[in-house]
Amino acid sequence: MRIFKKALAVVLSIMVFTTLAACGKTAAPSASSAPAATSGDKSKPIYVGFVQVGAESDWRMANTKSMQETFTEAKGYKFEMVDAQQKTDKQITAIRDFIQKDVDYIVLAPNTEAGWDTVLGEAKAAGIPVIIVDRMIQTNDNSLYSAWVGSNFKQEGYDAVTALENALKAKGVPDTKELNIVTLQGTMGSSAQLGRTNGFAEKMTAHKNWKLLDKQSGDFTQEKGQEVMESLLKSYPKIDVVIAENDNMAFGAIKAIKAAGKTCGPKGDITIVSFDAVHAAFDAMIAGDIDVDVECNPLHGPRVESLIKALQAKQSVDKIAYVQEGTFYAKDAAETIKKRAY
Ligand code: GYE
Repeated sequence: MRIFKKALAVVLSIMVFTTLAACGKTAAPSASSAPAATSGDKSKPIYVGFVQVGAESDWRMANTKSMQETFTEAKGYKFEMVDAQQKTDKQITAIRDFIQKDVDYIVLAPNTEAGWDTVLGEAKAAGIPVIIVDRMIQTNDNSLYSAWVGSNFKQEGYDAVTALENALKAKGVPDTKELNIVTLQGTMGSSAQLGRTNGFAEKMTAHKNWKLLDKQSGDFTQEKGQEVMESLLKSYPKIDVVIAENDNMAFGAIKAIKAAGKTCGPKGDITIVSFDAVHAAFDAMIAGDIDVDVECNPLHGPRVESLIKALQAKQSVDKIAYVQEGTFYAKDAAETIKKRAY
């Protein structure tokens, strides 16, 4: 289909040339006006259309930067990014737009998991490979994308249970103490939310004394995280643990906790477990506000680039690739922050 489109474009430009010539006018030779960047043509930039989730968090900003710094003109790319403002329908429109523009690759960071088959079917019909990054899609048709790279969000949820166990131990909280937990969830229906919520819920059942009082979405933003925390603090007089499904919601929660006259962090009343481990979260750990942070690595630019390079060279790629991640505790934050890249 794609080859057909390119051939059609060449035929059409020859026809235009012939017509113009017949009228006694000149036109550029068809070869130089033909669409660029067929694979193997090193002189033409590779056109990458990136459909980004939004600008909701520090993680997201680091992710955008990584993509922008990777896909530069100097390295032979034409890079265009759409910020979908956390709206899945805006992402679908952006994909259709990139199909119209006949980009060489569509890179999609899906906001939520469901509902991609139709539009990705359109990209496939147009012969445009799709690389999925960060969050994942739900589909029964794996031919709709060439590869996915991102985090194992369920594993992160499991790791948060271990992180909380260790944070409580460090505080000297007895194993048997009844604990009231609330969760600030990310964007509902996104892989990061689903994996972290479900992973945590699954593993926490090992602790009969851990009670999940409530879970509500703060949409991965600081502002909504703060709002949700304010209302949770009003509804529940005794909260012992906050699980914030990203750092920015944790920052909002810390503000709400302090405004309510309560304390948090390793020396405070409320234990905070967060996800992402962005730079500002290390500052918050050093300041004594966050107990522990489960890492989520946003530096996907070079990973996506190696996939594109392999696909350009017609090499096979791993369909699914997970990034290795760690867990960071407040006591080590001052040391670890020096080595952090984001
Ligand atoms: O944790 C959060 C961001 O999808 C992994 O999205 C990403 C998440 C990240 O808004 O901060």
